[in-house]
Amino acid sequence: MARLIPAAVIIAAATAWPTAVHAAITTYTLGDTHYETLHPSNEMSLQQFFVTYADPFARPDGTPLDLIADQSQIQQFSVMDQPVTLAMTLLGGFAGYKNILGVYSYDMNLDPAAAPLTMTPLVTGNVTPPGSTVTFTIAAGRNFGFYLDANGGANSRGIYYSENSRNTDGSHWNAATDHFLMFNTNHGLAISAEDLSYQHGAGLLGDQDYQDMIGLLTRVDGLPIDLDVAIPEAIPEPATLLILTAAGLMVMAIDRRHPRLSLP
Ligand SMILES: [Ca+2]
Ligand SMILES: [Ca+2]
Repeated sequence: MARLIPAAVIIAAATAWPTAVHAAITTYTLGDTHYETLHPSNEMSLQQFFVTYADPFARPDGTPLDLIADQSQIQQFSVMDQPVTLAMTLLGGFAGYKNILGVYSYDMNLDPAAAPLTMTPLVTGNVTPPGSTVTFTIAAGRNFGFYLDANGGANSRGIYYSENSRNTDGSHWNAATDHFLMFNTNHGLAISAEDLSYQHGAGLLGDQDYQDMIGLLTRVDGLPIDLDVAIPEAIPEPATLLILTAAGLMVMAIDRRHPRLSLP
């Protein structure tokens, strides 16, 4: 009987099939090509932290991380077609401040310089126990990045953003201020932040050791952060099919012969 179905109905039926959509995160460097120097620390250096971690940090392929060459230059992320849930794990940090590490987002269709920012604190240094994980969801159509509120709260010493253009501490001298470094690793995207402002005399962000807050960003679905992976979308409800197609009733009849797909 199937071969007697008119061609027009077969086309309509295709509309009802599961369609591949992209729950994708796109990463942007925003033109950043500058590799920051990591200066020695009075405490544990970022390099020491990574190599002495219980399951040492390495590149995704297991070879040693190079904290200069492997700076990803990522400043900003975009969530495209579906909301994405992410997890931020506080790995550690070496700072006197109670630094707040948070995520900010804004409508990707607005001018980034003018778009209102939604600021969501995630973890606080010297308060949140290292190893703690916080999950958060970014809606489709939003850009997002990370911020560090240095000694956040009433005694804040300044807020720094992963998008360098939002950082004002070096702007007077036209200095690029990378307060965040991000590394693709065997555990996910490692994020490390510097909580001190740009000092014109030294040309550095304070001690510039980038180990004041160290976090790990992963996707709760287990996919790499910026892998463009198509996953099936649920079959539209019959009510939706009636709107989508003129041959709605026949599409519904065809649809019933196929099991619904469920999302993972
Ligand atoms: Ca950079
Ligand atoms: Ca520092």
